Amino acid sequence: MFEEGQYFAPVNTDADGTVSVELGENHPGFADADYRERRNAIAALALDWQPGDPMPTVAYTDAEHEIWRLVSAELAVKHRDMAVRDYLGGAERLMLPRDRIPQLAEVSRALEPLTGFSYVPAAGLVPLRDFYGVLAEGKFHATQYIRHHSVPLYTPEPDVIHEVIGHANALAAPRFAALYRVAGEAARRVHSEEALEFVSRVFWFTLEFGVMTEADELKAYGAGILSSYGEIDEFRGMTIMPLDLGTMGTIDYDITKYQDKLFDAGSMDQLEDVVGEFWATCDDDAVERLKAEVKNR
Ligand code: NLE
Ligand code: FE2
Repeated sequence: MFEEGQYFAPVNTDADGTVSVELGENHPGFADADYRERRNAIAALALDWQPGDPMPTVAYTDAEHEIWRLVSAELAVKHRDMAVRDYLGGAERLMLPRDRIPQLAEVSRALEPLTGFSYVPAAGLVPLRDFYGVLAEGKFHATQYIRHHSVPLYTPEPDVIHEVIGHANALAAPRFAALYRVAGEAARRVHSEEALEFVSRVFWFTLEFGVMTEADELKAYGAGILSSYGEIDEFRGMTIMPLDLGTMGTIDYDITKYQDKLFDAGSMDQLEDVVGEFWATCDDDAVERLKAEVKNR
């Protein structure tokens, strides 16, 4: 349904300023002219945006709100059993609307007093250094389009459902928000591309796809699991490994499928002690040491 390796559709701007989002031929919206047009228009809003401007407002259609309603309802039920406590606490404080897609500006207004986080618009893939770096300032890059209606249960591409239901509920929880911030500090502290890649892989296996044990049950805290009502039903059956920085920072993953290797942080305390501490202090040498240690195993 999606091409392997395709995660963010490339966004092109031609000489006369026309923006086009390149959906692969296996993308569920590939043959849907209206959807393609919509993706182009929403990407153009983000490209026009300058720091200091108000967040772009998207006039969502009823059909788009309907996708949000469907996915929100499915996820709300599943989160009760499958999401970690801190995430549920964040969701309770943030109180996202279930009946319509909220604007990123309004989600930012609700988040800021809670943890200081706010959104900045992204047209598509944001270079790693910027995406992670601005987390240190409490800024989170988010797309504003919504997944294609034909496959609501899962998309490999981050859409507004993933950015808001997956990430904002976590960003509304102080302990998670602090982890996002130190991930940003780590991205700013490391110099080499290799070390940045390592930091971003650790982010992938924790804040995107992390799981942890609570009262003997495996729960999810990663935004990628918590925004997909397809994947959330499957994560407990995947290969669950103990939290290990060297492994997380070096193994490959396929972004186009349900993640089959997950890391159990054990507890919130352990996530903070191991991953939070790593991000808060790591530099290029620390990353090199971890990589060398993995090679010598
Ligand atoms: N698979 C997630 C979802 O369907 O919401 C998005 C993951 C983006 C990294
Ligand atoms: Fe994400």
